[in-house]
Amino acid sequence: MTNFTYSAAALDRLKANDSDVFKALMQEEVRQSEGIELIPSENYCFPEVYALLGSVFNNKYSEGYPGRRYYGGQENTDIIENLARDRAKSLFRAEYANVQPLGGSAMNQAIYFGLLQPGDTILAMDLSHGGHLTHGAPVSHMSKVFNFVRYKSEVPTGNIDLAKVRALALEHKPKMIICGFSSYPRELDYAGFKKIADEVGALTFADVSHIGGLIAGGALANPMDFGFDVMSTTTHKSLRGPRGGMILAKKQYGQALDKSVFPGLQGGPHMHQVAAVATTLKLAAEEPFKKYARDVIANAKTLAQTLLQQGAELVTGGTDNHMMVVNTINSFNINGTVAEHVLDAAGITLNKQMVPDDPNPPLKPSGIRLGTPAATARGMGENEMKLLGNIMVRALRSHEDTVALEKLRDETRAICSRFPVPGVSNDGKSHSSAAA
Ligand code: DSN
Repeated sequence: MTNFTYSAAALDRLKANDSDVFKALMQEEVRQSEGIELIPSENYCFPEVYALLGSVFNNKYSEGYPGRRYYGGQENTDIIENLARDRAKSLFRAEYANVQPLGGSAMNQAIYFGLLQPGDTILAMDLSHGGHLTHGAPVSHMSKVFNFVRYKSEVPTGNIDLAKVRALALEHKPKMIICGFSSYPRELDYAGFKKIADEVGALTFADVSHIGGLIAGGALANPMDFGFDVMSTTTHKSLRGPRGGMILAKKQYGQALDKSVFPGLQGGPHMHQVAAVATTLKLAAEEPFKKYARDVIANAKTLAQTLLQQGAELVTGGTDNHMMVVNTINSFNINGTVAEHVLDAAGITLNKQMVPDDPNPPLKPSGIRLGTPAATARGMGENEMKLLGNIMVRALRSHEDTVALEKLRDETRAICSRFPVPGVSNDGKSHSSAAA
């Protein structure tokens, strides 16, 4: 049996031949292990994913689809892509799957170009209310190609008033209605969106990138069960796979979507990524992942409760999923950028975030966004969420006291040392330690 690309010898070569990159890799392993990752879109992938991303599948060009490729030598790539597509269809109860999109932006662009014509109107959620750049934010290229109209959530409850969405739909007659978000902590009314779309003859598209793993694990509702036409998810967030994107849809859109991904938008798919997606989907269908998905949400609710009890103001007042948005100006009198830096100093990584109708600019917004997928992947539970919530609040209240922040960093480090990062040090050794 051969095993030549992903052995300790490969790391030895890296160390010998590029010590600068090797050193940065070692430092990043330490950073990820010693601090706590609360950026809700990040996670620690399944350890199997590292093996496949560092495998010989990286070397293969596979333009086309299984059974009809443009290059030879596809007997193994066909196996993995067929497995990935079949597993995706089964896990998300979809008739069609495409696992080739290189990432979230590519998957969404492929959907727009595959199912719409330039100039068509799309109804999507406003960015500051939780929507995503790729849902037609004015700075995105897609906003120049398609006519995006935006709906908002209600402030301060965060509810999406479907009567207002319907009024916008009746006024603008969109060809597609998108529901999905990158910073919205509540569950969506998929049946309600579908009813409006049917009334105006629009396609329904759910971008579940943030919650794909929670849907796969059965902890949140699946838009495909409500008759949605198309759904997209990135594969590296709550799903714990490699970086990448995936499209699921009704069978009738399959041909157009396949053509839109390749050759419309992309050339050769990244087959090491596709292989890792295949394995991710197998693991995500198993019982431990169902528990993981439930635990992510339980942890988020506990963390939200801890912050609320300490006087923090949460956008929408809480969470139904894995994430929360804190208004740091109202809660601690500091903007999200300062809060992000202060918490970094305390060993807690999260990101600054606009709040609905934020009066402040994106680089100095009024809040922060945080979530629990990565902490839960380390095995942390409700006790750790309470401890981390308390460290956060103490750090934000003593944001000018560097000595206090250093002490809080030690507290964070002590918690993290009890929960190794999967695949990096859960055997007591670093993933790369053979060469260190
Ligand atoms: N960057 C991702 C997020 O943080 O939500 C989405 O693209």
